[in-house]
Amino acid sequence: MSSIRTTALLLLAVLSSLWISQQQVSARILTECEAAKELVRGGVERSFISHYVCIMKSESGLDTRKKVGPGHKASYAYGVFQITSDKWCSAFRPGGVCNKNCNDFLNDDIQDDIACAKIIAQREGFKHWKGWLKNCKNGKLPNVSGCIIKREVNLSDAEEMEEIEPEHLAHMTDLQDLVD
Ligand SMILES: [Ca+2]
Repeated sequence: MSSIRTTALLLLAVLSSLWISQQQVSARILTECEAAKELVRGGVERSFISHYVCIMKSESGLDTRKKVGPGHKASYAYGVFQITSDKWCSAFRPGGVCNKNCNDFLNDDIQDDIACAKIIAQREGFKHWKGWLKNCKNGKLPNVSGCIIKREVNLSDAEEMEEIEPEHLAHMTDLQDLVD
C-alpha cells in the first residue's frame, strides 16, 4: 500500500515540476520587432508605433505575462502594457473601460492588449503610462522602422502590409493629441 502511495506522490511531484517548467518556458518576452509587427496588425498608425513599443519596453520589458501588484486602490497591473484593474479591466470577469477580464492581458496574444491600450491612449494620452513619461516622452524612441517598412525581398511580408495599410490609414489621428 505504502509503496503505491509513494509512487503516486512521486508521480505527482514529477508532474507538477513538469507543469512549473512548462509555465516558465511559455513566458514570452517579445522582441521590439515582434511588438512593432503586432502593433501594425492591430491597426496602430505608423507614427505611433515607436511610442507604443517604448511604452511596452518601459512598463513590462516586453514581457507578455508580467503581473504586478497590489498597487493603487489594491489594483494589479497586467501584461505587456501593464493595464490596471482599477479602471480598465476587471480581475474576475469582463469589465472596466475596456470590458475585459484582466487575465486576458497575460497571454501571448496581445491583440486585445493593443485594443485596450489604444482606448487608454485615446482617453488619457501616452502620459497615462509613467514609463512613457520617464523614458519615451523626451527620450530615445526605439527605431523599429526597419521592421515595418515594405521589403521587396520578402514578398509575403509585403503582401501582409498591403492588407493592413488602407485600414490604418483610415484611423489617422494627430500624434500631437497623444503626446501632449
Ligand atoms: Ca491578450
